[in-house]
Parts: sequence; C-alpha cells; structure tokens
Amino acid sequence: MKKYDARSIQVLKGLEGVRKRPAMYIGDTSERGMHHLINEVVDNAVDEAMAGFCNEINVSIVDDRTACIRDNGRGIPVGIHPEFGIPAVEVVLTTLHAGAKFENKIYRISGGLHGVGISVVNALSERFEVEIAREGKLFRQTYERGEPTSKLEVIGIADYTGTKITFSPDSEIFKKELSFKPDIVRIRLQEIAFLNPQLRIVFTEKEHKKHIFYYPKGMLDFLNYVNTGKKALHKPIVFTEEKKNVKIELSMVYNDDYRENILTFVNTINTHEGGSHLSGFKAALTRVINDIVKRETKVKFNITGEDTREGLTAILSVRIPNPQFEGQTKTKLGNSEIKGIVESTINEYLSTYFSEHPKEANIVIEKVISAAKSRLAARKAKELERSRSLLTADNLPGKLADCSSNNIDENELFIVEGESAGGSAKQGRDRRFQAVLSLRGKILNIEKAKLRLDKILSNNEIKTIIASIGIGINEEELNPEKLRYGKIVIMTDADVDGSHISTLLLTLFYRLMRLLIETGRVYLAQPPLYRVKQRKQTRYFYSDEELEAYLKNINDEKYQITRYKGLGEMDAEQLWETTMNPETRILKRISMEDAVEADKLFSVLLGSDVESRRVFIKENAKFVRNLDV
Ligand code: 0RA
Repeated sequence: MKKYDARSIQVLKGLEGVRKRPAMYIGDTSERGMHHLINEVVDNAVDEAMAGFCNEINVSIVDDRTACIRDNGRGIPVGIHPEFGIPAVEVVLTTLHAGAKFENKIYRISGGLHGVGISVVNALSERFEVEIAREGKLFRQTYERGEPTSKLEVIGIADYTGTKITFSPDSEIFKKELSFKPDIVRIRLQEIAFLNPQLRIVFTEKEHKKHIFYYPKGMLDFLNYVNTGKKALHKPIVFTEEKKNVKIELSMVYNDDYRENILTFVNTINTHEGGSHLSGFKAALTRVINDIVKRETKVKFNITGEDTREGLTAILSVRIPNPQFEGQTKTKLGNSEIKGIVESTINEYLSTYFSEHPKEANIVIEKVISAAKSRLAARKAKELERSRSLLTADNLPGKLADCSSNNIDENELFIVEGESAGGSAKQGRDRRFQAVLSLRGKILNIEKAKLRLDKILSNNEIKTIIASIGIGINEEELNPEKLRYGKIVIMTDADVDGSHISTLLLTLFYRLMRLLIETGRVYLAQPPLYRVKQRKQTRYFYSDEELEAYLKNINDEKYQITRYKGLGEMDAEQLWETTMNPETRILKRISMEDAVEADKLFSVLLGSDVESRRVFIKENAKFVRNLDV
C-alpha cells in the first residue's frame, strides 16, 4: 500500500496537471509533442555534458513507441533527499522543475517547450524505466504514468557512472498511430553534436542503423556540413565570445552562389523563426561591411543588409540564461536585450577580423558590392520592363481619340496643346486617318527638372504619348513595326508655353525615339497667326511678313483682321481648314538639325544659367516661327 503523505499528494497534483494539460508542457500531443519527450531527456544529458561530466550519449529508438537514452554522466543522485525522505531520483522524476533545485544551471534550456524537466516525460509515459550507475552500483526503478511501480533497487555493480532512461509515450495522451520518426530524432541529435564539440552522440535507429555524431571542431564542422557542395570564397570565419553571461558562437563563410543560409540556435535549440540574436547579427554585419565599403572603396551606392548576406552561410549559436521563445512554433527568440549584446560583440569581432585579414576583407567586400550591383541592375531591368509595358499600345490611354484606318503610313497623330484646342481638333479632324491626343497644359514642370529618363517616364502625359506612338523608347528597344502613325504632328499655340511644349516634345523624340526624327515622321503644325475677312472672303496668314505683303496690295477695301493668340480661339471648322486638312495646311517636317537645336535649347531652358534662359524665352517663339514654312 502506498503511503500518501502531504508531499506525495502535492506531487501527484503537479503531475496530474501535466496529464490534464500536456500541451502546456510539451506544446502539443501530436508527433511533434511526442518527440519533445526524447528531446527533454536528451537535453538533460546534454546539461550533464555541458557541466563537463559526460562525453557520450546513446540514443536508440527501440521500437515505434519506445526510446532509450543513455549517458555516461554522474548519474541522477540516488541518496535519500533530506527534505522528502525519498531517493533524490524519485524527487527528480515526480516533481516539476526539480532539476533546477539541484544545480544552478545558467544556460539550462528554459521557457518554450524545453527544460520542463524529465518528470514531465515520466508523467506522460505509460512505461518509464530509469537505470543509474553510480557509487559502484547499478540502480533501477520503474514508473507508469508518473507513479513509481517499484522502489529504487540495486540490481548490480557498476565500475562506471551514467543514466539510462527507457520510456514509452502514453497511448492515453498520444494517439496510437503516432510513432517515433528516426529522421526527426537524427536531425536534432546531429545539431546537438555540432553545438557540443566535446560530445559524442550515437544514434541507433530501429533497424540497427547506427550514426555517430562527433564534431570536435564544432561550429566549423557544422558550417562545412551545411555548406556541402558549395564553393566557399575564403577560409571560414569562426569565433566564440562571452559577454554579460551571454555566450556567442559564430561561423560564417561566403560562397560563389547567391543563397543566404543562416542557422541560429539558442541554448542548442534551433530557432527556425530567428529572433533578437539573428537581428543583432544582421545589424552588425550590415554595419561592419558598410563601414569598410565607405572607408576603403569609392562605391557611392547603398549596400543593403541583403547585399551583405548574398551567398553567405552562417551558424549563430548563443547561450543565454533565460530565453523567451515566441512565435508560431516557439522557435523565435524574444529577449530584446540579446540583440544589442550580439550586435556589439559581432561588430567588434568582425571589424578587428577584417582589419587583420585584408585578403578575406577584399573577397567579402567584392562579393557584397557585386551583390549590390546586380540588385540595382535587376531593379532597373524590372522598372524598364514595367515602364515598357506601360508604354506599348496594349495600354492605350483613354485620352487618345484614335482613327479608324489601319493604314499606318496614311495615319496621323496630332498631339495638341490644351483641352479646348484638343476638343476642336477632335471635332474638326477626319476621324478615318487622324487621331488626336490632347495634352493638359504643361506636360512637365520643366523648371529645374532634369531630363532624366525615370523622371520623364513618371509623367502621365509623356507615358500617354509614348503608348500612343507604339514603338517604345530607347535606341535598342525601339520596335519600328509597332509604329501606329506615319506622321506625328505637334500642334501647339504660337506663344511661349507652346514653344516650351514643342521644344520638350522634340527633345523627347530626339533622345528616346530618334528613329522617328531620322525617318522624318515628326512634324510641327503651322496654325495661322492672322485671319483677314473681306466681305465674304476669309484668308489666313502664317507670318507677319506674309500679312504685311498682302495688306500692301489690297486697295482701300474694308477688311477685318483677327490675330490668333491660341489654337483655342479657332472653332473646329477653322482648325480643320487652316491646320489639319492635308489639302490646305502647312506642316513643318522636323529634320535632325531641328531636333538637335531643340535639344540644345531644351538644355538651356533647364540649365541654371538664368541669362541664357531669359534669352531663350524671348526668342523661343522665333524658333518655332523661324522654321521655313
Ligand atoms: C540532478 C542532479 C545531478 C544530475 C542529474 C540530475 C542528471 C539528470 C539526468 C537526466 C539524464 N541524464 C542525467 N544525468 C544527470 C547532479 C548529480 C551530482 O551532483 O552528482
């Protein structure tokens, strides 16, 4: 008969709680949770190794639902516990968090799902057996669902020390179809071995398949393992530092590929979701490399964090006193204080390392700069791709009043300044072959604006023009077969603003669609300056000289002169008759020389030279009007 004293009731209640809400202790009761039972026992043995008392752990999956973990540590203490009057091992196996009471283990895994104590494994096992080799004897005790089913017995002698735990997860807690998966166990054990160079881990799968994980070079072995098949650009950088109770280990190397692969660990737990330690590392790397780039190179563009990690393989392992695990799978380090500690430690180490290893520094800097360059090139290509798709006829703007004919040579595009003139042109045109695109006021705020491609292309009016013409922009990418009009006609007012606009458009064509100019497809419309009405007769004059000559020759007949200040003053019929009708209009074909001239004037207009600009503005109307008509 079991004696229920006050303590055993309290213990029973503790382990009862574990069985009632197992997820609170091991995360869940799925496959993942079931494997945590193995991890928990292994972690205890690893603690023993980290304390320096154990150098080998044997893990075997005995069958689908039985695992055995054996270590050569000191063995769980067996003496009668002074407070509880029972063997210490029984206290450890039946009391929550008993382990911590025995020793001050500062790096002991806590928080998250680890470090809950082997009593939790015991509570959730339908069969649990512990064997302890200690003090020359071999001890044994068995449990079921957290309760002892035997006393701690001496079953033999032992000339070694250690602990062996064999358990089977409880089928009342874990579904029967779940089984231990060698792959899951193996990966974890190998990680532990990489992170504990002094430790040999032997893993035996069910079918007697044996793995020995022993990596005396620790972080370097880990890095080389992860980096298998890659071509490293330099000798790996490996270091260990300790600061404020935080132990930081890092190994890293750049490869000749583009993948970034950073593994991070906290107290040997793989922090798949990263966290503050990873942030600290990234910040330090970005900083150190940017400092060198600024100091040692002429590179002007920004090096981003991502640039500094292109082709980088790194393992970061930290050991900290009270880790807080967060995130979906509780594999993200939450302790905010760790970022700064990791950042400053790595910053200091890497700065010194690179200054003492100029060869490595050069290789890294070259790699990072080339990453930045290809990033910039890729972005440019993407932008170009985007702008090109905006600039094709598939993207025709609503503002364009298109023509109906498919005869490209015959078709004409009128680019018209102002909504009202645009309206008249749309009404007055021959819609079979004449298309009208009206521009709202100034197409670009050209003052002080640099004629840079990206700036120009961000302007909606310009985009519309390019899309309407159809051939795209830039010498190499022009597609003449996509030309949508045989004639491109610029139709602006005969004033300063009008000249600005036609100058800008000519410059645009000259710089981005030179083919149009070279093949003589660009024209300036010549709207009349004056209308003279005599009785029923109306005549239009396109220059002062023309008008003067005419007026000299008419007798003292009555006439009425109108001077047009803008296209908008003409109605649809007048605009057709004077400027658009191929039978009666005058078009000025733009030659390469004209375009070069316009481009020069445009530069003057944009330049900071105020005097040149003043002269230009005074004379620019002349530029348009001076063209021989
Ligand atoms: C409590 C105290 C000591 C060791 C252990 C527990 C211990 C637990 C496990 C679990 C698996 N293997 C283990 N090895 C040791 C300290 C013992 C001492 O002071 O001698």
